Amino acid sequence: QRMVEQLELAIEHRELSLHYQPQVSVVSGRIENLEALLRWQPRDSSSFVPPGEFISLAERSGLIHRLGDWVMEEVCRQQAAWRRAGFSTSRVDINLSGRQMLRPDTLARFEACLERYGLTPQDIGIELTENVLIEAAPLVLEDLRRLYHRGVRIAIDDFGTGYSSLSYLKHFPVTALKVDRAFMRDAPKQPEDRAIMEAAIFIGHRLGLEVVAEGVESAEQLSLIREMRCDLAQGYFFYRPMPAPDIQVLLGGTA
Ligand code: G
Ligand code: G
Ligand code: MN
Ligand code: NA
Repeated sequence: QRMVEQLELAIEHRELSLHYQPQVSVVSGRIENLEALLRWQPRDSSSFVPPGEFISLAERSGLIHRLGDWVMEEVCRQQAAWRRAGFSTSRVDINLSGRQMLRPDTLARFEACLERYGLTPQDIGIELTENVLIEAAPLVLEDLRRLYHRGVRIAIDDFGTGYSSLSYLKHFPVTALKVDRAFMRDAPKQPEDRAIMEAAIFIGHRLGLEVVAEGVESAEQLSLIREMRCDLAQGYFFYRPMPAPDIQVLLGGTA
C-alpha cells in the first residue's frame, strides 16, 4: 500500500526514467529499433524497483494511465530530440498494457502526442500482448486499425504464451511478432522450443509480418535464429536496456 503512495508521487518527484533496448537486424547486426522500458528508482533508494512488480501494481490501482501517459510523452519528446539531432535511427516502441488499452482514449492520446512533437507514425511503434488485443473493445480496435493504416508498427509481445487461437492473427491489425523469450531460452537444448520458434517465424513471414526474437543471450542462440531467418534480435547478447545518453553514444552522437 505504501508502494502505491510512493508510486503516485514518482512522477512529480522525477523518479521515473526510461531505458531503451536496441533490436538489431539478424543479418547485418545493425540497430533497427529501440524498445522503451520504464524504470522506477525511488528517491530514498539506491536501486530500481523491478518493473514486473510496480507495473502490475500500477495496473491494479489504475495508476498505469498516468504512468503510461508519462511514458508516451517522454518517448515522443526523446525521439523528437533524437530526430532533431540527426540520428537516423530507429523507431522507438512503447509497451501498452491491458488496462491502458481498455481506456477508450489511449490511442487518440498517442496520436495527439505524435503530432504535438512533429513525429511521423513511423517514429513510434507499440507493443501489445495477444490477450490485450483479444480483450480490446471494438472502438479501440477501430483506433488501432487507423494507426495501422497510417503506418504505425504494431507488434504482438510475448508471442506464443497467450491463451488465444492463432486465428486472431488474421483479424487484428499487426505488423510484427515478438516471439516470447521462454522459447529462446531453451531453444539450444530443447528441440520442441526450436520447433516452436521456427514455426512462429514461418507463420509470421507467411502473414507478411516482421519477426523479432527476444532474450537472445548467446552466440549459439543467434546462429539458431539466423538459420531460421528471423528478422530482428533483442537481448543481452547484443545490448541491455540503457539510459538515453548511452544510446546516443552507441549511435555515435553527442546530442
Ligand atoms: O525491462 P523489463 O523488466 O523492463 O520489463 C518488465 C515488464 O514490464 C515487461 O513485460 C514490459 O513489457 C513491461 N513494461 C516495461 N515498460 C513498460 C511501460 O512503459 N508500460 C507498460 N505498460 N509496460 C511496461
Ligand atoms: O515483456 P517485454 O518483452 O516487454 O519485456 C522485456 C523485458 O525483457 C525487459 O524486462 C527486459 O529487461 C528483458 N530482457 C531483455 N533482453 C533480455 C535477455 O536477453 N534476457 C532476459 N532474461 N531478459 C531480457
Ligand atoms: Mn515488450
Ligand atoms: Na516480450
